[in-house]
Amino acid sequence: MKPEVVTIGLGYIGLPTSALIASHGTNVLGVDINQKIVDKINQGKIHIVEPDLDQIVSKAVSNGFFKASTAPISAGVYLIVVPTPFKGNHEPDISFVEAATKGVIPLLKKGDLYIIESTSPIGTTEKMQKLIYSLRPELEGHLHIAYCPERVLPGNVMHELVENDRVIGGVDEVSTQKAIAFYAKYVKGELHGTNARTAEMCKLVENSSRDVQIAFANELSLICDKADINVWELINLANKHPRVNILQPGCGVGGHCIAVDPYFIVNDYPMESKIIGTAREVNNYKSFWCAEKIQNEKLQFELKHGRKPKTALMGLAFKPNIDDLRESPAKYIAQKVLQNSNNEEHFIVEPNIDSHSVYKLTDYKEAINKADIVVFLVAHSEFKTLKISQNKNVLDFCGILK
Ligand code: SAJ
Repeated sequence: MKPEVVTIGLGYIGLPTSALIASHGTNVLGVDINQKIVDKINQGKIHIVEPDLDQIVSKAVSNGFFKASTAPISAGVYLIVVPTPFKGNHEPDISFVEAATKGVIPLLKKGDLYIIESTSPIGTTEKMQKLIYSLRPELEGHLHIAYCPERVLPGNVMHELVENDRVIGGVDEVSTQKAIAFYAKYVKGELHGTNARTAEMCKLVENSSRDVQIAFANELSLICDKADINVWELINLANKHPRVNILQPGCGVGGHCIAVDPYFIVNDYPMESKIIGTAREVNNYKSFWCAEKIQNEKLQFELKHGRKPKTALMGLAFKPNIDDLRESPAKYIAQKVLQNSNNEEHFIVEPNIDSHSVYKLTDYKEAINKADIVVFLVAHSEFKTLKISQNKNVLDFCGILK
């Protein structure tokens, strides 16, 4: 197969994006360093859980439009869709973007389009532009280089990839237009052109904005706990105001985007990003606070009943109705509670996964029946229909009983 598009990175965004492009009859070569992932995809199977993705991948592979490999080959368009984690001190780590770029540099030719989709600190696209031209000076001015972040919500990726508006920022106007023309073939949402730095910042700002708003809700939950006010009722009432829309408090903020991206701004602009930095602290503190509350509830139970309680920890995923445990505050809380445990019995519940390498999972109904203390960490749909008997002590951190 001679690919028109090469995507580097076949994860939560790279794989659906590759499959979407291939489903339009464009030859796509997806590249990943993990041989197992590559083999799986070439069998028409997928390694992540995402509704509808399996069918689209299987069809694109069997039609011959989508192939996976551990190494890129020459194409006209290169999409960089690799992770950008942060290092120990919250400093962004763009080494995967750099490595992916170095992998395609020898293949580049005049007129090619190179696009970064990975969430990146401001200036990354220009940095990669410099890197490319330092190694291939003869191409200077003859490549189209742009940044275009994804904004899809895990669990609804195939729909949002097509329908969401996109922000597309080139290193120059021609690059922006070339990238817009590329996405226009696959995306129905509006395509908004800008420069690379603004597009990079836009992605970081979208997720920081959500983080700040959730921090506000979490801060209210801490105040309401002390003030003896039901925070869920309070937010519901405040949201009746036509211009107020407060989000929901929870057991912290998790996932690989919202709990990560704000640090990309804070790290580069620490003096200017006070609210963004504080929101991160508030949301992290909320998980710690939940773990302390559970500990306290267990001690109170023991004092009152003269025996150790059985505790059900309901949910491990980073948000409702998914199986993704990455950067999950619920998992962090479960870890902390188990670490502090003094041989009491705990039931760990996560209805969206069958088994876990560290935790022994218990069926959610069984856990509720057997537990003295029920702690709702994640608002999974299953939990909302449960009948909980009066004699249970319930800690509801995610609004199951609201
Ligand atoms: N959360 C709350 N309260 C709320 C909403 C969310 O505590 O009211 C928590 C969730 O439980 C979870 C965390 O926030 O722990 C993040 O969940 P999310 O549903 O807000 O977002 P993600 O991480 O699944 O996806 C986000 C989305 N960004 C925005 O909504 C601005 C998505 O559109 C991005 O594409 C994605 O990050 C990404 O890849 O950057």
